[in-house]
Amino acid sequence: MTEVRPSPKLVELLRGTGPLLALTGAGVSAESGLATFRGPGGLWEGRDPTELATPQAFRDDPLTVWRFYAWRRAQAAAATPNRAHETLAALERSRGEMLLVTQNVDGLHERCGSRQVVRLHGSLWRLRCTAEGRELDDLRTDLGELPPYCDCGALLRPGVVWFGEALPEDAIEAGVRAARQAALVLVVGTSSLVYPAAELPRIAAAAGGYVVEVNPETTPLSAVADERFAGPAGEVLPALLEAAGLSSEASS
Ligand code: BJW
Repeated sequence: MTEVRPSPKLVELLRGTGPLLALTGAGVSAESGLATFRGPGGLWEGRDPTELATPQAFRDDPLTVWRFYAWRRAQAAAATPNRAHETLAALERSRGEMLLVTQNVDGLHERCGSRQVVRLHGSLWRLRCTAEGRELDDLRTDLGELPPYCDCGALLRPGVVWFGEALPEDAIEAGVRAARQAALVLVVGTSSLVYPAAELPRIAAAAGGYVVEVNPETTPLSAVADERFAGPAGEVLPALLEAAGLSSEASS
C-alpha cells in the first residue's frame, strides 16, 4: 500500500471550496486494464501507439490505424471505471467548482458520473468524415468491416486529436481558463510529455495554484509540483480524500 500523507495545506485545499482543476491521462485508466501510451505494456501488436496516433499514419495505412482504434474501443467498452475515476467523481460532487480536463478518449470519467468534463484529445466514441468534417456519435463495439466509410462515400476517421493537429478550441480555452483560476490542481496519471495539455499545470503554478502530482513514476512536472504522491491513482486518490475527511465513494 502506498503511504499517503498529505500536507496540512493540501488537506485545507481539499476541504475548501476554491476552484479545483483535475488533469488526467492514460494512467488513470490503467487500473481499469487499459494500456497507457508510453512505458511497459504500452505496445499494440509490437508497435508504438504514439506512431499510430498521427495523420501521416492514417494517410499511409488507414486499415492498420483503424484496427488499433477498433481494439481500443473494444477494450474501453469492456472496462469498468476504477477507484480513481470514482474518487474524482465524488470530489466533484462534494464541492462546487471543479473542472476535470482529460486527455483520455475512453469515456470512463463520464461513465463514472463526472459531469464537468473537458476532453482535450477527443473521444473514441466519435467518428469524423474525412471529406465533410462532420462528426457523429458511434457507440458500437463492433464497427463491422474496417475501415468504416461515411454515407457520402468518404473514409471515416476516429474523432480524436493526433500529433500535429489542433486541439478543440473550446476545450483548450476552458482548460487554460481553469488553470489560471485554480486554487488546487490534481495532475493524475499523465507523463506530462504531450503539449499543450502538459502546459496547464505550469500555467496554474505560475498563477499561484497549488499543483499536486499523482503518478508512480516521476515526470517532467515532478520538479514543478508542490506535492507529489508516487503510487497508483486508485489507491492514492481515495486515501487523499479520506485524509481530508471527505468521502471517495461513488454514488448515483
Ligand atoms: C499511473 C498509473 C496509475 C501508470 N496511477 N498513474 C511544445 C513542446 C514540444 C512539443 C510540442 C509543443 N507543443 C506542441 C507540440 C507537439 C506535440 C507534442 O506535445 N509533442 C511531444 C510528444 C513532444 N503536440 C501536438 O501535436 C498537439 N497538437 C498541437 O500542439 O497542435 C498545434 C496546432 C495548432 C494549430 C493548428 C495545428 C496544430 C496534439 C497532441 C495530441 C496527442 N494525441 C494523443 C492520441 C489521442 C488519441 C488516442 O488516444 O489515441 O493523445 S498521443 C497520446 O499522448 C494521447 C494521450 O492523451 C497523450 C498523453 O499521454 P498520457 O495520457 O500522459 O499517457 P502516457 O502513457 O504518456 O503516460 C501515462 C502515465 O501514467 C505514466 O506517467 C505512468 O507512470 C502513469 N501511470 N499507471 C497513476 N495506476
